[in-house]
Amino acid sequence: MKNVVTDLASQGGPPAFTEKLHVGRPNIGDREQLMARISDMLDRRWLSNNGPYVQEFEQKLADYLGVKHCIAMCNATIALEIVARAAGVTGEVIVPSFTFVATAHALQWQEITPIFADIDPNTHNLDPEQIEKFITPRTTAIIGVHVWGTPCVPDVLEQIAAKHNLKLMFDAAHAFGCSHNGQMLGGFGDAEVFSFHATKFMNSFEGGAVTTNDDALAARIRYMKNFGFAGYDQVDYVGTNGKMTEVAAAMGLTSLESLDHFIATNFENYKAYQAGLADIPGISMFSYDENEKRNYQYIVVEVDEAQAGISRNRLVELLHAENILARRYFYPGVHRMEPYASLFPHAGMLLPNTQKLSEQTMILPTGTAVNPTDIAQVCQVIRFIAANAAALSAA
Ligand code: T4K
Repeated sequence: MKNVVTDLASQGGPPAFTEKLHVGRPNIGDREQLMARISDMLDRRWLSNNGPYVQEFEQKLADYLGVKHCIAMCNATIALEIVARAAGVTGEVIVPSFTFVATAHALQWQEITPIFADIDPNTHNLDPEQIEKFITPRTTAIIGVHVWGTPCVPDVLEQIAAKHNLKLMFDAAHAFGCSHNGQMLGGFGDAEVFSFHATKFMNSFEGGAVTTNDDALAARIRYMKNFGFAGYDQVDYVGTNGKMTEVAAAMGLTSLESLDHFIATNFENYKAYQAGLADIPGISMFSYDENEKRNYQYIVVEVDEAQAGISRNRLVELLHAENILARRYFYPGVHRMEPYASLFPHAGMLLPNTQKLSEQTMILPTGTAVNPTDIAQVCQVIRFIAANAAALSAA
């Protein structure tokens, strides 16, 4: 990084943080409860392979989401791979490029081609009107991503999928605890996939889960995540190892017990950021639909350089120098990462909204590791930078 101003305070600005403030700091539930579970697990000497914690976790998730089947997995990426395979997906699948790279990699990994469709700049989700433009005879599925936990219009996508006889899956990695028209996400399309990675507001260290109301699909997914075993020594499918461990399920169960607290904290933080960042020209926050259930786990800020007088990249650079480790999301967009950039060198021409957002969006720290005083200070720093944009932008 060149020419970074490392000390706004010396220019009359707020003080820098003495310790780094990260995006993605894990939420930790009740430690004693977690340790007690781990101790029981060790006493039982049952550490993996569909153990009692995994079964309890699956049941509690299914109950919470109101869905028939929940299959816990080692992470959401493997879960996406298995779901696509179990659903018989081949050829081409329509996905957004404005997502984490795992959405596309889960397909490309098994030689299924992700085809990137553009997003709606207001929802940051796949634009249903764009999807149909990309359907070809090779298309077998759509994977919608509920970006930031905002539903990727599941009812509209269900109609499009039905009309074209396509499978429909959702990457719900961001969307645990979120609803659409009052119904929890998890039961839409053929299947949905959640992530419980450490950086997600509800974590199982690493982990994921597939939810579905389709009995036959659920059975295939269960076999495939366990090497294809359909019985003690009977293998019916090609399979892989997607199993969740007992220690991960112990953490998942413990996180689930603190879910309301995590969401309430995220909501308070969201409100504090809204207040702190109000009325800064060119700086706007992505807003959540408060009439639906949301987990508020991402504080998403768009920087309009023309109005703010400073680019998103420069702002992130300056924030880093103050120990505020804001992140560019989803930069540069999956279509500009390999192998997709080489496979589809002109994809960007069809993805104007994706490209624009990937150059304007940043994520700020939230979760239980951040307190209202931190947030007030982060907002002061951003306000100071914006007020002095001309000088700082050029520095
Ligand atoms: N689909 C979507 C839409 C996703 O967002 C993701 C995952 C997936 C699918 C795949 O789910 P999984 O297979 O992971 O279950 C992170 C996560 O690794 C990834 O899970 C997540 N999305 C993605 C958005 O973020 P990185 O490469 O940005 O992680 P990293 O190491 O840079 O850490 C991010 C921040 O979190 C840093 O500021 C450090 C902090 N952190 C991280 C960890 C792991 C901590 O403070 N403590 C920790 O333990 O990918």
